[in-house]
Amino acid sequence: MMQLYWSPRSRSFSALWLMEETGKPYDRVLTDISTGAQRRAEYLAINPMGKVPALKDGEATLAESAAICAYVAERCPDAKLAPPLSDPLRAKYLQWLFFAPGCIEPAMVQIATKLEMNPVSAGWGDAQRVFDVLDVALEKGPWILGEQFSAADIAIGSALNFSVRLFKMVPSRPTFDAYIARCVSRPAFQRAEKIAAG
Ligand SMILES: N[C@@H](CCC(=O)N[C@@H](CS)C(=O)NCC(=O)O)C(=O)O
Repeated sequence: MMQLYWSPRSRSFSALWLMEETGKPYDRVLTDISTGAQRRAEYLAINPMGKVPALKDGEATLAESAAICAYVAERCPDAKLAPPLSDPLRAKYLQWLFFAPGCIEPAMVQIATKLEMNPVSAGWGDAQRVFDVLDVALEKGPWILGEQFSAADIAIGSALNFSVRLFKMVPSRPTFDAYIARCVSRPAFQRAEKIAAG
């Protein structure tokens, strides 16, 4: 059985949502970052960054929320969280899965810190561009790939839930609000939210 190392009220939320979407049993290993548990040697052996979430699957261990999304989607094919290799949608699935940590996350930090960067040099351009692009991509819906819900929605939906709905760091837009509402309406999201509250 997979073991998810998690902490309440943290970025572990996306991994909790992911595991709940699989419908498969998993062990939750509380690694409470408010107690410094993430800096213990046993945990650093799993994630030397000392950050949650992380996942253990037999001999395999990994960290980084989007990587965990990709890994679990492959390991639980019945949950249909990733288009198969032969499906042309696979390309956009990977693009949006990587867009969450590669563009949304730094755009959120840029807004929070008011950091000025040259948008040609910054890999995410700038926050305005990131959220404009996302707005267009989510307009048709219901999910980032259209009709098919995928692990990319878990990565993007968690980031928007955090930055728009919960912390209001990123200005809300009708497209984002509607998309977040669709995410929130999923039973797996609601179970994860209860768990993540601690
Ligand atoms: N890039 C990581 C970021 C994870 C992360 O920042 N986790 C924070 C909690 S939200 C953490 O573990 N902080 C504890 C620390 O840095 O000591 C991911 O996407 O999973």
